[in-house]
Amino acid sequence: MAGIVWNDANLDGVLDLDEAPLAGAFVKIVDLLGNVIHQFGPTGGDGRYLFPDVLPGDYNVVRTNPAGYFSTTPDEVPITLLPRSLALVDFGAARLWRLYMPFSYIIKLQKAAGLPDGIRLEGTWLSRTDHLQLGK
Ligand SMILES: [Ca+2]
Repeated sequence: MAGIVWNDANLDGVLDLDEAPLAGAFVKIVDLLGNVIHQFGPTGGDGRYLFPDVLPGDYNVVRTNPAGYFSTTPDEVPITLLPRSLALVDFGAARLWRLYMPFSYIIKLQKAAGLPDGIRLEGTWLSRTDHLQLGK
């Protein structure tokens, strides 16, 4: 049971050739009753995790990102491990960012939108996750 946690810079959930491994993530294997069977972490500079001796059976592989990252692939992946087989599960994550829209820019938008001067909007933060949610 092995895999890699990587920095999914273009947020597409696919490990692309130009994307780097991600250090600082944790991965665990949980049985169907919710018991943690194995834990790995934090990942090193190669982003890889490895569970060399997991008994055959049904499990969930669960990942936790380092602080400041959000997931671009599911955090929990069900697997059925067969005897003498290797299961590979990779996890994508990307850095959270926030964009500050300053008050002066809000005023410009307000004028452009034809809102009266008496109404004042506050500067606001937009986060990458807001953007993703709006895009859905
Ligand atoms: Ca990608």
